[in-house]
Amino acid sequence: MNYALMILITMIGISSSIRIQGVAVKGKLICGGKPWRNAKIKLYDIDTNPGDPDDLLDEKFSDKDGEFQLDGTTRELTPIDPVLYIYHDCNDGIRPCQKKITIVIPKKFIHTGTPSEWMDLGVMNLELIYPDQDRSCYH
Ligand SMILES: [Ca+2]
Ligand SMILES: [Ca+2]
Repeated sequence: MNYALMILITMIGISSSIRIQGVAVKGKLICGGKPWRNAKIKLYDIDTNPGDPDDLLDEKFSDKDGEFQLDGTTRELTPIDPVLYIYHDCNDGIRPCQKKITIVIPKKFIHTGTPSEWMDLGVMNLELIYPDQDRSCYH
């Protein structure tokens, strides 16, 4: 068989097994009983293979009502590992950098291009210290 044709067939085989996958996440942030606006929120697919950077699926800020909706996709052979990061200054005073909350999105919410089900985080009170909480200056 023609060498170029062989490569082409192999490439088609690989690309058809790389599935488009995504997640859709929404929620509302409050702090001191008020909507918390302008928190930066990022949705990532965590890649654990060396040299494979995490894929940013979506990036938004909470709106004037503290609400956010993030939705994005990537292509991956195996099921993606979606994670949401929320960076905020609720009760952080003038301290430099932001509090960082990490939320692992359950795999059952992975969709194949269009959101079938939104992962609804409900109302999150940023005054709480979340189990997976950190600080971040670069995000
Ligand atoms: Ca990935
Ligand atoms: Ca701060």
